[in-house]
Amino acid sequence: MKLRSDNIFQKIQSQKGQIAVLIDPEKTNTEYQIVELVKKASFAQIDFFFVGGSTVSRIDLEKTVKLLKTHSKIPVVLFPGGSHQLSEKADALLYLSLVSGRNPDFLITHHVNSAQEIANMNIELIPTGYILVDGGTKSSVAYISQTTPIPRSQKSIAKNTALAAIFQGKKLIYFDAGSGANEIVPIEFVKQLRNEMEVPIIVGGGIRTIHEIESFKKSGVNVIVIGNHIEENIEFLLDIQRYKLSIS
Ligand code: 1GP
Repeated sequence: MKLRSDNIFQKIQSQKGQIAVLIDPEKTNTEYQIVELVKKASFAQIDFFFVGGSTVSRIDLEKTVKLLKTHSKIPVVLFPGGSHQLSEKADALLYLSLVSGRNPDFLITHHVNSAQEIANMNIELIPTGYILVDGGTKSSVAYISQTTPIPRSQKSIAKNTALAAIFQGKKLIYFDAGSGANEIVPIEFVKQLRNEMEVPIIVGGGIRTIHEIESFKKSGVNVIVIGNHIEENIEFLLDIQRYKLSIS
């Protein structure tokens, strides 16, 4: 097994309000698309690219990661939808356990199936408690994993799920309302976990405004993930650039 650094984890931990652009390689995998995205994301001083999706093939994933590493210096972090979504060219792998669900496949089976391959790879692993929250629409993760997201009214369940994941050794918590969610993760879910402990937090799903980014930053979120909204309107990166400038 090769030695791995924890540079990406340290970067995630180091600051609140960082931005990740989520790329779905099923939709974004040509050189032209990647070059355009990299140009605008670099100008906006985006902190990370996350790459993955519920039904992405290994070929598309590897192609997208390779293009990102060729054209950009922004760290590339895998956000896999399954055990085949691996690429040694990425800087880190969010090693997800879907702790809000009760499907053993997404708690241990995918991990066992990919363990030897990961052991042979030189990639930073970040054990992550992945918590799916009801975003007002049935998400692809909920459908594919056949799990039930945490209801928005269940603050205590959300907090206790996150705490249990940390006690089991997860190094960060990812609250996700699901891709294209109608409603973002309740700020209260973040605040109550923040009140309990200083664990790195990632939030994503349905984020479309600078105001939402700012609210998550204020409540102590380390990384705010935006996928759909940038896919639909790449100019939103200009708003992020102006926002970043205004707070620097
Ligand atoms: C989904 O957290 C991500 O898993 C991002 O969601 O595509 O809605 O921004 P969006």
